[in-house]
Amino acid sequence: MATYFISDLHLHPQREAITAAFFAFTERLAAGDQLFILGDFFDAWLGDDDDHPLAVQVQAHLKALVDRQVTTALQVGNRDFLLGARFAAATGVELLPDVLCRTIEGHAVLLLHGDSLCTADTAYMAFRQQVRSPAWQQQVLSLPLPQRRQMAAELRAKSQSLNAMKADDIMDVTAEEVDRIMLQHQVKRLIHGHTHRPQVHQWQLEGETVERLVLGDWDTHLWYILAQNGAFALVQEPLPSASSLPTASF
Ligand code: LP5
Ligand code: MN
Repeated sequence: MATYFISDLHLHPQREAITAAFFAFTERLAAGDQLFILGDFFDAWLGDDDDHPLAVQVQAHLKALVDRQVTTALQVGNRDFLLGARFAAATGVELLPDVLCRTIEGHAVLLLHGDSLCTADTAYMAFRQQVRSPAWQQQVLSLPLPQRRQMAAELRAKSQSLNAMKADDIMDVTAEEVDRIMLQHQVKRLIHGHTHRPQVHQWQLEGETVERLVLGDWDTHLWYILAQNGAFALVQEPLPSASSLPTASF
């Protein structure tokens, strides 16, 4: 049995190759395996009532995956934080809390999307607090879908222009926050995505060697962490060539 971790696929109607690569990727998962999706699975999720063909097709695929006994669980990211109960019911995917400690291959592992670790990015932290509040979400979800789509496009544009002005290290995790949360949860291993800076970091924390595995975003390559036989490995693979993939069209 194997456990796979992925994040930051940023599924989008104009990124058909990524959706197709995800569908192909799931073929390697067998009954009894586990899949953890650690946020930003969708490039933008406007609400579970979205009936866009991409949303419909991906949910059907997840349901088929769960139906063949692949335990699938998801943490939301800063792009798909509106994923909710209706999505979970339609797919059978378990929606996980933002911070989760799970025992995998006999090791306690802390799982996060990763955005909450970027505490130096105070503008983003304030934004996050706002969009994660139930009151804001309830208000936004009551708006018609075209209006939400427009809002999401404006937020993306604003985020892009602000990010271009932010120092590089501000958009990475804050080392002190990583140490703090690992000590709080008494774990030696942390897995997250969000920063698009795939790497395995090891350092000493209170006399112990600890490890932070950072997933990469799916673009020219796909990234995953495979936990099997007691070991964790960060893996990069080229995106399968279009000709070898089943078509996904939206
Ligand atoms: O996303 P990414 O990686 O480019 O940047 C993130 C942070 N930005 C965000 C914002 C999202 O990109 C917005 C898109 C959300 C789509 C789905 C929303 C669906 C619901 C909405 C409508 C129904 O998360 C960015 C971080 C970066 O990661 C690295 O960590 O720096 O943070 C920001 O850009 C936040 C800004 O610094 C501050 C926010 C300003 C908001 C201004 C509001 C303008 C009003 C627009 C009209 C609605
Ligand atoms: Mn993210």
